[in-house]
Amino acid sequence: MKFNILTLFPEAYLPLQSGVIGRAVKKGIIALNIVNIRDYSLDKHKKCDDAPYGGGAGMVMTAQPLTDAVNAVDSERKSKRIYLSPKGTRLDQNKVKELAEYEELTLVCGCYEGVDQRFIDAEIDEEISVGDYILTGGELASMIIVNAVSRLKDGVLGNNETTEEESFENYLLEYPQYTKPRVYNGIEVPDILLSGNHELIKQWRLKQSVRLTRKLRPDLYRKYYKNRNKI
Ligand code: 4GY
Repeated sequence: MKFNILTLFPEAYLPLQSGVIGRAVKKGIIALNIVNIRDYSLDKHKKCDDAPYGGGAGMVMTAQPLTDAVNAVDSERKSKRIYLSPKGTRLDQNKVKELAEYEELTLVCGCYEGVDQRFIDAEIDEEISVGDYILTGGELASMIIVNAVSRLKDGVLGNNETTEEESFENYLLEYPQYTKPRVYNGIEVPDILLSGNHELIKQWRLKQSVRLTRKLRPDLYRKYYKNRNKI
């Protein structure tokens, strides 16, 4: 799967070079094409922003470099083109799964006060938000998408890290985990986890998940309850 990332700050993507995602790139499961929008500016000073029409604070990214950059990396318009912005559809695990089905995603990162609306209207397929807060640019949001989507691809996670039984797969939060030592700070690991009875452990974990979800995320719990027959 290929990710084109359009940004004015390509140096912000160092975190994708290490860890699970860095390994996925080296294995050839995903490809990252990080493109500097500034390279496409036709301005003699490579300017990519200007003052907003109508006045107001800050600068707006101009349409020309963005349009030329997106059409250079995706000339046949075969990728899904996403603009990261707080106005977009909220990202959740269902959306992540949907995005993982595409062969190629183009993620466009805005900064300053945003980008010229004419670029969005002409070139973008979908606006996505990673949450109800304002970042200084779309870069962190795009890395969240690359990270969450990549880990669903075959071979990215190890055998011990499957995605099938995890949180949100079934609208439930994860049950609490414990590891050695058996007693830490005077607190013991729940007995049931040492029993070796896998059926009882499974039941206990589901009960913990349901309890936690009802208490901490009543919104998720309602979805779990509605879908409980399908799970
Ligand atoms: N939240 N989800 C987000 C964001 C920064 C001004 C437009 C978000 O996706 N992106 O906060 N982005 C803004 C900064 C221009 C993007």
